[in-house]
Amino acid sequence: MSPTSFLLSSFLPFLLLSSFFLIAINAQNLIYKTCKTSSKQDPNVNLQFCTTSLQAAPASHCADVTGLGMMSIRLTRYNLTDTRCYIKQFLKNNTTKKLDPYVKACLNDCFELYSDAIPSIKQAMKSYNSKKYFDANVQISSVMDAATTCEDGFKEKKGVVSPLTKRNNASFQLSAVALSIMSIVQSDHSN
Ligand SMILES: *[C@@H]1O[C@H](CO)[C@@H](O)[C@H](O)[C@H]1NC(C)=O
Ligand SMILES: *[C@@H]1O[C@H](CO)[C@@H](O)[C@H](O)[C@H]1NC(C)=O
Ligand SMILES: *[C@@H]1O[C@H](CO)[C@@H](O)[C@H](O)[C@H]1NC(C)=O
Ligand SMILES: CC(=O)N[C@H]1CO[C@H](CO)[C@@H](O)[C@@H]1O
Repeated sequence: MSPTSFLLSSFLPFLLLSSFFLIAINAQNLIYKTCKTSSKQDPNVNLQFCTTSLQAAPASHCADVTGLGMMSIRLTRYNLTDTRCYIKQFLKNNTTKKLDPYVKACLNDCFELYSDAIPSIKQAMKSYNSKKYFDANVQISSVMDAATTCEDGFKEKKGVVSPLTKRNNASFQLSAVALSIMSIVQSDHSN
């Protein structure tokens, strides 16, 4: 083996490996950096929740900030769809007798709210893709309102516990992350 090829064969894997690490570290940094900025500028955004959610999203380690914004909207959409399905099953699994009529009424309201929120978040994805940030903002904000309104319904009667607290909170948090990343994207574009 010539000295040059020896150098190459021992160095190349090292170079490749270290560049992969650098890319990986950079990607983690972008998610962290983005969530850090988001949580600073928006008290609704929890740093831990933001990083965990985005890190778990497929291909998020390859995304730029604009991509992370889209992923947060998509995550919100999955959450909404899943919660709507959960409410439907919850109402179906518990016979009328087992369920407090007040809770049942709340769940029906929540089902309506989530049913309306799904087309809104789909619209938000289109708006975001075509850089209509104002429209996307209105649409995502309406999703946040839906989660809050659903949760508040249960609070109006004493002794009633919302079976949807965690889910409403996740929808609210994810929407907040989406709104916040969108404002970073907008300020990046105006620079
Ligand atoms: C909602 O999103 C959060 C954060 O991504 C995730 O941890 C949770 O499992 C999701 N819940 C549902 C019901 O999809
Ligand atoms: C409702 O019951 C079905 C089967 O009996 C079960 O698969 C499903 O998880 C239940 N739904 C909820 C919301 O627990
Ligand atoms: C909502 O989620 C955030 C982030 O995970 C958490 O800090 C907060 O305590 C949760 N709030 C409720 C009411 O569950
Ligand atoms: C009030 C009540 O009975 N709630 C039950 C409805 O059904 C789900 C599972 O389908 C249970 O987890 C709830 O406790």
